[in-house]
This record gives sequence, C-alpha cells and structure tokens, in this order.
Amino acid sequence: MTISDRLTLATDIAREGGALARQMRRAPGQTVDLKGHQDFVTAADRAVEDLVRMRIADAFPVDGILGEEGGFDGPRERLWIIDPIDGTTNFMRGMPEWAVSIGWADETQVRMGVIFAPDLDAMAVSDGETATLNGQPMKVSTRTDLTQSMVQVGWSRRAPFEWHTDMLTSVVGAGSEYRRVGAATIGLLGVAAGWSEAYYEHYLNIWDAAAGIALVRGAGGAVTTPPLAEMLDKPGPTLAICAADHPLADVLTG
Ligand code: LIP
Repeated sequence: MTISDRLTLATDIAREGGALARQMRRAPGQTVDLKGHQDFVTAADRAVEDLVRMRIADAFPVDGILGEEGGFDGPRERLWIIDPIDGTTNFMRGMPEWAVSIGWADETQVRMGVIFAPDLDAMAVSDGETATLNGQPMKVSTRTDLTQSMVQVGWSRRAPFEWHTDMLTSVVGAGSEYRRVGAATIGLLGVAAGWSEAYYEHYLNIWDAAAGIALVRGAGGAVTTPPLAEMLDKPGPTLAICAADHPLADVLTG
C-alpha cells in the first residue's frame, strides 16, 4: 500500500466528510458540547470522525488512527492523524474558515496530507514532496522583506496570552502584518499557497497540524515542531514558514 493509495482515499473521504459536515450544519437541533473554555465539539465533529475512521479501517486495516475526538486506535508506526472539523468554532458560527484535515505519518514524520475547506472550495493535497490546490501546483511565497511580510497566528488557552501579545508586538515592531484565523489548517494552507509568509502557534495539537505540515513542505516551505513522537502526546510550538532562513523565523521564535 503506497502513499499515493492513501492520498487517493484521504482526498475522497475528506470530500465526503466535508459534505456531511455542511449537511449536518444545515439540519436543525445540532448538539454542541463544551470540552473546555471556548472549546466546542459539535455532533458534526463526531459524525465526520466516525465516517473517516470507518473508511480508513475498511481500506487500511493494518494502520493506526489518531483523531481529535476519539484518540488513538491501533499502531503508531503507520498512523492516520485526523481532525474531522478544524476550526469548529468558525464552523458552528457559519464562518468559512474551517476544514477537514487528514494526515498520515510513519514512525518519524508526516508523509502526506489533505486539507479540504468546503466553504472556501479548497482541496489541498500533498505527498510531502509536491503540493496542489484544486489540482494546481502550490508554491510558498518568495517575499523576504519583513515590511512586506504577513504571518497568520493561532492562539488558544493552552498558552499564556502574554506570550501571544509579546509575539504580536515583535511582528508589528518588525514592520510585518498578522492575521488570526481560528483554524490552524487554514493558516498552514495559507503558507503553502503563498497567501502568507508564515504561520505560528505556541501550543498546537498534532491533529490540527499534521496535514498542513505535509502541504507546507510539499510547497517548498519549512516547518519546525517538537519530534513527532512527542507531538503525538502533547501540543507543541509550531512554526511553518516559506523559507527556513526567512527573517520572520527569529521574530516569531526569538
Ligand atoms: C483549533 C485550531 C486553532 C487553535 C484552536 C483549536 P479545533 O482546532 O485550529 O489553531 O488555536 O485552539 O485547537 O479545536 O477547531 O479543531
């Protein structure tokens, strides 16, 4: 079973999951539960994850699965890493910045990823070497001037707010722009597509990051996170950037 076999399946089930999420959002009486402060899970999150798990278990019974809602199932060596709806708060409020995220990793690193953002009509696919958006090649930005650069940022109550505001002060102080998108998948897709020069979040979960890591690397960018084995068990600082030596790297992690 090759990476391209897994990529074909991931693309199909991401599209199927996205359609299910939209259909459920339209249906009246959708339940929303609270996992923590401003941290929601909808019935659609659970239903899409169940669907994706079922499709993967049918096609790749030897692989393991890690999902945001259902945790680990099976081995960690050949691991599917799923976020059924990344940007759940945006999704349930009717905002377009959310996506189905499906990544696959071997024992050392993420090897492929699919991010499907139905409301943005964006299907992004990467085998870690190349990356496409709706079938067209994706390439990271070539801007290097800090005064013309933009970073998309993420923040959650997993990190002290002061760290976030200190980082924003450094970004603005360096003459750069920033946007907070509320969905790491859309932020990482933005770096792969060249919409922004970087994405940074202090404590990001692997299911929010996995597919985006493959996209950014496939589009010619660089990603730094703690080792995969560590990220599988706890969120970590995640920097995705158009070039490893881009001056924003020091501004963001300095
Ligand atoms: C969200 C991430 C976002 C982070 C949020 C949350 P979810 O994922 O995409 O970057 O700041 O805290 O983790 O919960 O919508 O799948």
